[in-house]
Amino acid sequence: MGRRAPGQVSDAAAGVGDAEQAARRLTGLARRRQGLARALPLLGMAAVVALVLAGCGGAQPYSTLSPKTSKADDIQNLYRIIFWAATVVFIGVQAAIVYIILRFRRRNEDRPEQIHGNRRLELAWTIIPAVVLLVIFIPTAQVIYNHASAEENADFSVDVYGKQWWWEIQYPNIPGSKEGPDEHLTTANEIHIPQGADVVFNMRSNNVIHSFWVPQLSGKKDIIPGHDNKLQFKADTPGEYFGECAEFCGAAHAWMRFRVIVEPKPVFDAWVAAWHQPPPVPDANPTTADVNDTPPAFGVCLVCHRVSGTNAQIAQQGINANVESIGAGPNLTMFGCRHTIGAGILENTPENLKTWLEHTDQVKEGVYMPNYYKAGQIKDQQVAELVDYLGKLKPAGGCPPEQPFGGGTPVAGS
Ligand code: HEC
Ligand SMILES: [Cu+2]
Repeated sequence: MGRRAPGQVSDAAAGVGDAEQAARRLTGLARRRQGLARALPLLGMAAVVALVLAGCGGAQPYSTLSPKTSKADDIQNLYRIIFWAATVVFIGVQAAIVYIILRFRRRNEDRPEQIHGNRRLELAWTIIPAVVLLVIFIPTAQVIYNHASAEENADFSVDVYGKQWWWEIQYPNIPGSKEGPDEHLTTANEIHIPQGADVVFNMRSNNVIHSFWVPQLSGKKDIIPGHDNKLQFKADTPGEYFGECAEFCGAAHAWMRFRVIVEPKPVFDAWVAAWHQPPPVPDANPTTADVNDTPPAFGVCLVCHRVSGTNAQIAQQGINANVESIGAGPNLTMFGCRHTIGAGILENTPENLKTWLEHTDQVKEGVYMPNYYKAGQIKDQQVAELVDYLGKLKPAGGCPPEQPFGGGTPVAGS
């Protein structure tokens, strides 16, 4: 016992003087100061990030920190439990570190007592984490089961088809107008739902895995080929809510965005009624709009796009649509009321629509819509006609009123 540390032995042998030892202590101190100086900006940055997150929680339309449904609230509550449990663990660990550093600091040159195993400690660090895990697991499991049963009981169905790289939206209980008897109201990238409806989304894919995520309204749910997944929520606050694909699905994955538009029931009903009107084209007969009345250049588009009320309904839709080649694109009924072009990549304005038609594949890399302008199949004149025609695809009385982003004050009269 009483063995000396090797360093000490050699120091003593070399006859290191007091002055040198003092100098060494000083440089140690300086080094510690330096470390602190380096850590300070990092701590400052962390504080700023925390403040920004806390401050913007309510204003961020994408934010999962400002839930707008009871479902998103449930998820937020789980995060609260996890956050506070983690805080307790963090403080406990930091306190233990400080205690151990002070209590067992190096006091002399004696070798510390060498131990192996300590039943009390080992029980403690097995039981405490088990308790922490239970505190997280029990409420999580409850929420999972509650949400799963809510999916079975919801009564307003919306079918969501994940495409590359856009979303097809069908309302299985709202019939289409002049389409075949088994056709439903079909739209893309903007999901209108009535305020307060108990909505279940039936999600399907025939290509790759996507994930449906509207942070303010619900958690994520994967859309898996060959397996229907469901997701339910009930949105009581009118507004527009951002959504996006949350599972990498190919070249334009980052531009596979959508919106959920929660609107008062009368506004939703007006939107449905407008969808059932034939598009306004010159010389249209009162009930159907003959495709012969659309701009001639639109003929090639009808291979992939439908417009409700016209008599050309050849484009494929739903699960059988062959996404990777000819035959499938968004239903363009009421396109004039959509906010965006190409699943969120461009704002829907006449100039941007022109850009979309002339530079499709440059605007959205990997897109499955051919560039007919580059191929010379449509020229400036046809582009102008198409832009004009598509812009007119909206209700005679104008589009439904705008909803505030992220769910703000309910629209007057709702
Ligand atoms: C081979 C199939 C195909 C043909 C033909 C086609 N498109 Fe498309 N179109 C698509 C696909 C697929 C998308 C979705 C692109 C995306 O967002 O990734 C699309 C998207 C669009 C959009 C944006 C819709 C929205 O809501 O975001 C418009 C507008 C459009 N096409 C117009 C046309 C016009 C006009 C023509 C004829 C000149 C045409 N398309 C021909 C497949 C096609
Ligand atoms: Cu994706």
